[in-house]
Amino acid sequence: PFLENVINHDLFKSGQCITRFIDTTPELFRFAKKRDRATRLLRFVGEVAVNGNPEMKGRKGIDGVLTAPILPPLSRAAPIVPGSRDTLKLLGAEKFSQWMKEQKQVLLTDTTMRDAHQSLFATRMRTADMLAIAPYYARMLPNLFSMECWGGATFDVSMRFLKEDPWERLAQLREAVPNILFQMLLRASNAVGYTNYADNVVKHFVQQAAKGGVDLFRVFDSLNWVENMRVAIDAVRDTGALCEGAICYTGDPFDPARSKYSLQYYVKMAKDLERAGVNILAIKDMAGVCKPQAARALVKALKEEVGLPIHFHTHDTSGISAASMLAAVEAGCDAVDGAMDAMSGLTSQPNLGSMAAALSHTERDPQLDKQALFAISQYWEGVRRQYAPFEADMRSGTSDVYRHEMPGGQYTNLREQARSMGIEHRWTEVAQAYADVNQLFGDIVKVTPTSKVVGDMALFMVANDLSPDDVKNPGKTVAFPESVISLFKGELGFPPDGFPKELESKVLNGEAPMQGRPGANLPPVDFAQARADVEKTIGRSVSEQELASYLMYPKVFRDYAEHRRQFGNVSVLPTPVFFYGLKEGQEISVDIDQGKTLVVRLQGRTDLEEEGQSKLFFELNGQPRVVRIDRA
Ligand code: 3PY
Ligand code: ZN
Repeated sequence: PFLENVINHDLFKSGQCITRFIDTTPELFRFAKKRDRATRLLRFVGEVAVNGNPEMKGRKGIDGVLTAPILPPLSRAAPIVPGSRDTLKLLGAEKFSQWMKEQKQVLLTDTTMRDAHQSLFATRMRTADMLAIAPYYARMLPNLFSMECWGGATFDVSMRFLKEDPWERLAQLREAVPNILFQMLLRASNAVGYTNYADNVVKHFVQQAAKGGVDLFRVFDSLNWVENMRVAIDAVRDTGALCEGAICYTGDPFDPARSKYSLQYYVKMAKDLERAGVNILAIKDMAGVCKPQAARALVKALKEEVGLPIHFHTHDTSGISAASMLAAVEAGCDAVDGAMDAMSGLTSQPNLGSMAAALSHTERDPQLDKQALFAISQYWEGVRRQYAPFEADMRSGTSDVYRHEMPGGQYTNLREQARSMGIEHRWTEVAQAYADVNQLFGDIVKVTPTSKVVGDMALFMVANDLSPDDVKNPGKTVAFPESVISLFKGELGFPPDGFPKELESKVLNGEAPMQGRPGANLPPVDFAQARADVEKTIGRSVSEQELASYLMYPKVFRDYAEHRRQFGNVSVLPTPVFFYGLKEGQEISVDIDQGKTLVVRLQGRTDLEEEGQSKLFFELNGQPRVVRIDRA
């Protein structure tokens, strides 16, 4: 009766209230064309078939048909035995940390689902490829210490380029792997972004990540400033998850010309982190420059001076990182990172299977099933082939890394940036400029986001043919990139000894940098307002996790949400179809939900020249479907 009264009301009949309603609440009327999930997916498949995936623009595609990666010969329904996550649940974070130190074996982390692909193929690995193998990890590798599978650059890349929801990835992986610790990389006040966020945003993000299934947070600050890590450390500790405080490693403590990053420097920072309340200490050698004798000495010194278990992380850019890893183990390191064989080496982590083999039958045997490691790696070999267009053309390790100190996780991304600026052919100059910029900036720690700033400046210098002297010369005007100005202002914090004064004055045009911790200068974000804003723009309500995505990356999230509205959940598509398109005559089956499978075949295509369109003839679960796509 109420609705009837409203509809019969004069005001309603006049239409005025409707226009008012439309004006004030446009989101309620943006229902556009309601398409079912299958139609939206077909549209996406059609778009890629006709216009290509925008991600592939300028990239060499893949010749021939890719064979599906081979899954291990084990039933996905085999039982799951308790693992490290069950130990954490049983002991709690503090006793778990004690347990790590007391037990003899070396604990191994697999970084394949995060750092390895971030470092080998620009973070492009899709959820579908992780999900297919995840149940096998749970069943075949219960002795793994942890799976690093979230955070770092995976968060924004999943939305930005893969059009996937990082939170869904986490939830799905969690469901498949209930027994092994999930580890993420958290950039302290920069969370999973490239800038400092307000303290309440960092806390909110950590809470959501812990709720979503992260058990171990590796927290680092890009200038090794412990003060700037406290908000994140406290937030992690409050959730009951494991807090691993990381020391970012750079330089060479045995190089007399590089006294800044001495053993004492690292021991002091480790003690500060211990006092700040972390449960585990990470040595985060993001560039892979920690030489064997440095690894040995550093682990020994830290073992003597701090009471925390130590977790060593490195990259194989030099080609000899396994030597450092083994030296660290000999010196008593409790846990180390590796990547599955097929995803290891070069800018990625050292080879996990080979480390496990090298350490077997020793006191510190990591007790991993070699056949399982091999079978899982075989799967990754097939997956990696699908991402070939995103790999840097790197054939061997390079000692040049000791000169430029570029993080492995940045290497392929920076090459990407160089490519998009049309200067990839000048890569050697970019690498030299990177080393020069580090010296210009006062020999700083280079890791996301400071590494991004150093990279921006290096590209800028190469693109504009600027030498270090040009940059320093007070008489030469230089239009510094935004990120450089922000760094010198102190928006990412400060190195312990500050930035070089002369360059600071040139970059800031004589203005004074800000004081103190950036987060302390940022007002808390009004979550209710932010939620209202995003819901209004995308025309639907958002979950608490999606709000966290929006707070980190407003535009990236909005664009992703729009893509999802138009095309649905494209994460379910096989990787070759997502990037390279369905071929004529090819048939795929796609699980869009539990128990709901679509069988899609592209029968043929007609190009309608005058209309600028292509007509695609699909068969969907045996029924013909025609989709028209505008040609770009
Ligand atoms: C990241 O922050 O993404 C890194 O991989 C740093 O090493
Ligand atoms: Zn790394």
